[in-house]
Amino acid sequence: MREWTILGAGALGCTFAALLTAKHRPVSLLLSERHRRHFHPALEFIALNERRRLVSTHPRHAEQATGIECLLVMTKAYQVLPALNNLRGLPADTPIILLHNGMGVAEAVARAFPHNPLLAGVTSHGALKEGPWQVRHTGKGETWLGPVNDKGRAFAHLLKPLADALGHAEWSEDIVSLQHRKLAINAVINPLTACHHIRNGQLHEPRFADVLNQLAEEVHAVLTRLGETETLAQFLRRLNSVIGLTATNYSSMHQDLAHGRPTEIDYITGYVLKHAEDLPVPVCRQLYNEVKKQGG
Ligand code: KPL
Repeated sequence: MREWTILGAGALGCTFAALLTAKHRPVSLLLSERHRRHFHPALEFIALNERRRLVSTHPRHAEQATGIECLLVMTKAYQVLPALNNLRGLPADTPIILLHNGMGVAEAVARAFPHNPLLAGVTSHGALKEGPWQVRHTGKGETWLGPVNDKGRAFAHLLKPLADALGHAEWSEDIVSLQHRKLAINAVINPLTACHHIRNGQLHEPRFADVLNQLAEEVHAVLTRLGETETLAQFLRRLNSVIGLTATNYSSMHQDLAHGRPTEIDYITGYVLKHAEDLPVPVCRQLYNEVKKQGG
């Protein structure tokens, strides 16, 4: 049975580790320098039904990259390349699966690892770190994977163990389109909630109605330019539904900014700005500058 190595021991990475382990899949966690210093042999996982379980973390270090059979990358977008570049001994036939927020990283990974099967994915599971090695699964979601390069196409069989563990996992030959759909949601909710220091649900307060609509229109126009066919009305429905479903959450960008960590703004709003070309995107640009000014 293939071992899953998860790079990125954040809330979602640990949740995937716990869910795969519960289905008796071999899992190891590839530890960063920081996690290595504060390493704990087990993490406490709080499931959706509130049951607590200790999950053995099976650490793996960058120097042990030669043994990696399947690499699931769940770091922040800006950490992906530096972390992968540390894995000098990664075998050329090991599939790399990118499952981070934002876009624009896969192209660089494809250049840096031209021989590896490369896949990308999106997931809508929710998770929260409640302590350094304590993670709460806050919402069950969907997970989609698809190929980034031709070699990635041969790895659709990875869905089965993922679907068993996560409850849902599906294959898409057009994973970029699904990434665009997620990016569009993040490009509206994340910078607005981060700049205004609010929970996602507060975006439904009347004072945010204008800015929310204008930003949604800008983001939608850019994604239409990129070939996406969702109408503005459909996008607004989907956006408002995510805001409602995650009303009590602080977005990941809000959390990053509040904790003084770098944000994924370059891979979310930055990606939209980069592809806007001559389209007017004043709200997007203003929020990008504001997040940068606040340290993100
Ligand atoms: O993905 C998210 C994030 O915070 O990054 C949303 C959907 C906005 C939920 O908070």
